[in-house]
Formats: sequence, structure tokens, C-alpha cells
Amino acid sequence: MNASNFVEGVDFSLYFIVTISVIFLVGITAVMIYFVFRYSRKRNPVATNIKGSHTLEIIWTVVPTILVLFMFYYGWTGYKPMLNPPDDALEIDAIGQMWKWSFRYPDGKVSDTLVVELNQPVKLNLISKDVLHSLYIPEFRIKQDVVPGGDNFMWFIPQKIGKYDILCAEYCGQLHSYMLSAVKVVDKDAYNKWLTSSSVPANEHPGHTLMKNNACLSCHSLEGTRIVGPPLNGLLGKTEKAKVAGVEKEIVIDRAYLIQSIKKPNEAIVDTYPPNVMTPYEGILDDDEISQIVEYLETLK
Ligand code: HEC
Ligand SMILES: [Cu+2]
Repeated sequence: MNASNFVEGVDFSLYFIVTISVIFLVGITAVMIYFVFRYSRKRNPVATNIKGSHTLEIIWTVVPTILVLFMFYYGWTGYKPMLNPPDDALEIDAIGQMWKWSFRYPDGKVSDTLVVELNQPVKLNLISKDVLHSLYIPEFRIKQDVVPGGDNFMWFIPQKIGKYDILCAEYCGQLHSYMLSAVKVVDKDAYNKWLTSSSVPANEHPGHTLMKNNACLSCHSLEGTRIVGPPLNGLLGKTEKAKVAGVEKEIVIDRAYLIQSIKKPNEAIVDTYPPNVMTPYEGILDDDEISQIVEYLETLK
């Protein structure tokens, strides 16, 4: 059994095109080598002047045209079903952001890995919170751009139990390669059990959960290491240098500064760190969520 319903169509058109290309490559190379020997000056001292041949021209126009039309036909029949998700497909939001995938289920559950039920069609609504990404599941033979503000989707029927890679196939910045996730295909029982289980550790601070779900931890460590952004522990009360409206300033970090740094990170650019890398979270996180994060940050020494 193939991993998804699209494997057959995509693989067939690929092998069809590769086979024809290889036949021509080998054929043309063989004829070329033969001509080099047969018509070298030693064996063929006087060159023949060949005038056109209608028969030959018709053959080498018509045959490739037919072959190319077949390539188009198989490519098209492999691709067209990808545009028509069935009505009973389960709709899941697939959210891309620098640099993390997350998957939001109809009941509100959010997960880093995509867990799906065997033979249940799934439609992924592709949402980007910042820049262009591209959701790619090689084993399923599907790939689609995730465009901010756009409404692209992809769908599939998972047909084989297993775990398959999910990648981002559109270079989206420094830690592009972090956007490695997985789709887990499980049977009905395991799926229902997973769906009703809580993905959040029991005693986790809600601010920490929010940070995990919003990719903060791809760029920020919580114990002092520099990643893309500054580490977020021990910030409260700390003095640091930052550029505000192009002017270097000393800032004493307080609650208001932390809130502003999350809502509008480009208002103050921390020294030695790049501007315009962090997405402004104003509009993505509401005030309650931001205060939970700030509360959590205050607990980190
Ligand atoms: C794509 C990478 C990226 C992501 C994702 C990201 N940040 Fe940032 N963040 C940065 C960079 C780079 C800076 C430093 C430049 C600046 O000040 O804007 C920064 C600065 C900050 C600061 C100021 C730190 C200081 O020392 O003054 C805070 C607070 C912060 N981020 C919190 C967050 C939170 C909370 C999230 C998640 C909701 C988040 N960031 C997501 C890259 C990121
Ligand atoms: Cu990406």
C-alpha cells in the first residue's frame, strides 16, 4: 500500500518522463558515437551534402509532440485530484511561522506533529503568520506554498500506518531547517486516544505553553544561550543597550518594556541582535496571553 492516495499518480508520471528521457539519452548518444566513427575522414573522405527530408521532419515533429502530450496527460491526471478534497475530509489548520509548524484541530487542540487517522481524508488549511513557507510531505508526494494572507490548502488520504517527515520547502530565513516536523498515521483507537489526551504537561505555566505554541523558543533560549534572539531569563530589572528609533539608549527592563518587546519588537532593537526578524505579535496574541507570557518570563532567573 502507498503512503497516500497521490503516490501512484505522481510516481507514474515521474517514471514515465524519466523512462522516455533515458531512452532518448541512450539512443541519441549511441547514434552520435556511431556517426563519429562511421563518418570520420578516414572512412568517409568526401562529405555528402544532404538536402531536406520531409518524411524525417514529419516523424521528428509528430513523435515528440505525441510523447510530450502523454507526459502532460499523466502529469495532469496525477495532479488534478489534489485540487478536489472530498466533503468528508477532516479540516485541520496547518500554521507555518519562523521557524515551526503547528497543527490546530477542529476541537482547538494544537500539536507540533500532525497525527491523523488511517484512511480518513484530511484537508490542511495552510496559514502563515509571517513569511512564505511551503509544506512538504515527500512520502505523500504533496507540496504546497503557505502564503501569508492566502488561502492555499492541501489534502490527502493517509493509507499506511507510520511516521513521515514534514519539511518546509521554501527558504524562510536563518533557521529554515528547524521547520522539520512529522505526520503520524495511526489507527482509529490510537487517534481517538491521542485526540482526547492533553498535550500540555500538567504543571506547566500557561505562559510557557504559549511560548512553545508560538515559536518563541526557536529563537530564544530560557537559560542564557544566545540563539537568534537574546535569552529571555533574568530580564526583569536588567539594564541593556538598545536602539530606539535609531538612537542608542540604556534601557532598564520592566514589565511595560517586555510587553512592548512582544507586541512591537522593532521599537527597541537589542544591541548586537538583528531588527525585523521577530514578528510583531500584536494581533497574534491578545493582551491576556501576553501578560501570561510576561508573568512566566518574570519567574525565570
Ligand atoms: C524569528 C525569531 C524570533 C521569534 C519567533 C521570537 N523572537 Fe523575540 N526576539 C527576536 C530577536 C532577533 C530579538 C532582538 C531584536 C529586537 O529587539 O527586536 C528579540 C527580542 C525579544 C525580546 C526583548 C529581549 C531583550 O533582551 O530586550 C523579548 C522580550 C522577546 N523577543 C520575546 C519573544 C516572545 C515572547 C516570543 C514569542 C511570542 C518571541 N520573542 C518570538 C527573535 C524572535
Ligand atoms: Cu519555513
